[in-house]
Amino acid sequence: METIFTEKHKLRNSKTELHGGQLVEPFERPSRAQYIIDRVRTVDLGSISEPDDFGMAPILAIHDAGFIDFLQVAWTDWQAEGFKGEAMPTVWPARRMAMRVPTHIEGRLGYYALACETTISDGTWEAAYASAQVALTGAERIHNGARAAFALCRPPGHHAAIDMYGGYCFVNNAAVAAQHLLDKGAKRIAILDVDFHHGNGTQDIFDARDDVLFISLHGDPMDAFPHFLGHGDETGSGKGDGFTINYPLPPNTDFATWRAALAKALKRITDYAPDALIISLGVDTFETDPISFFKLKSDDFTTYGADIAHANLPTLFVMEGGYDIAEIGINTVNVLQGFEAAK
Ligand code: 5XA
Ligand code: ZN
Repeated sequence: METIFTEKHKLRNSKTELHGGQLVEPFERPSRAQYIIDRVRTVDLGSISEPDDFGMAPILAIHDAGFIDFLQVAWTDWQAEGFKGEAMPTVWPARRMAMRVPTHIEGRLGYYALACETTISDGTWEAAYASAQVALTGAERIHNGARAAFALCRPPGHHAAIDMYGGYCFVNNAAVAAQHLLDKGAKRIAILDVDFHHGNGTQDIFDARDDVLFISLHGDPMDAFPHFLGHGDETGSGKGDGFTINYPLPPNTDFATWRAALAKALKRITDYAPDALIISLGVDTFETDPISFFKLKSDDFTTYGADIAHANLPTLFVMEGGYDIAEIGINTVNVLQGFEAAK
């Protein structure tokens, strides 16, 4: 399987995350991608390619133009105010307040953020842009007939909504890739999100559409980030009704329970008969992930990679989360090897 990867991910190197009331070193850090690419090389998964540049149009096909403008200037505008730390919101348009984009950077951060753990720092936009190009290049490979490809995206994307960032995500890489495949002639795309966290951004983007089936297996939002989306009764709206499916799962969910939900998801996907399948691949379902509560073991990732292969669809894997960094390469590549072995 070909991997698409760029060292530009290192441009996203923020120093602070608000976690447990403290500013800590971010869980989402450059070494994550390094461990994954090292493992891709160690097992000789396949060729490793630089992304092509598809420009801004595919990003703007998914995201609000004002939001993307904001991402590009946020760090500069924050610094211009003389602030010393990294850019983070402190105030939001909460219930019964005005949904108007403020002028001051403090207000714009709150308007466009869905969470405040994710700071914006020098290079954030450039890395997010490059990460989207990695996903687009993977999508292009699928369009050109590849059976599978691995887009080693960093920063991740599945929390990024039409006009919101947070949860370490800025541009929704999987959504950009899905739209690219549709624009190239695909009629239906399925996105299966197996990250521990609900893909609220992807759900938001495709909520009212029937040309993208979105299915997510995740920690129940009553107990897990992002807390305010991902319930089982969210099924899509308008003509998208029935094309969003959520499987919220409780603390300590083991592989047998998780895999039973995966089987239901894969059955719905094969019934949908998409032209391609995009996997939002987060390995924070691992038993020792520091910010999650599922109990998958390393071998389970191999097993479910094979389950996904049995859907027999052109498949693009798009990297999302995973924070047990010492094991992230093994767990991620186990999915890809499981998929390859089952072909
Ligand atoms: O998939 N999303 C993540 O891994 C980020 C979770 C952020 C929690 N504050
Ligand atoms: Zn996650």
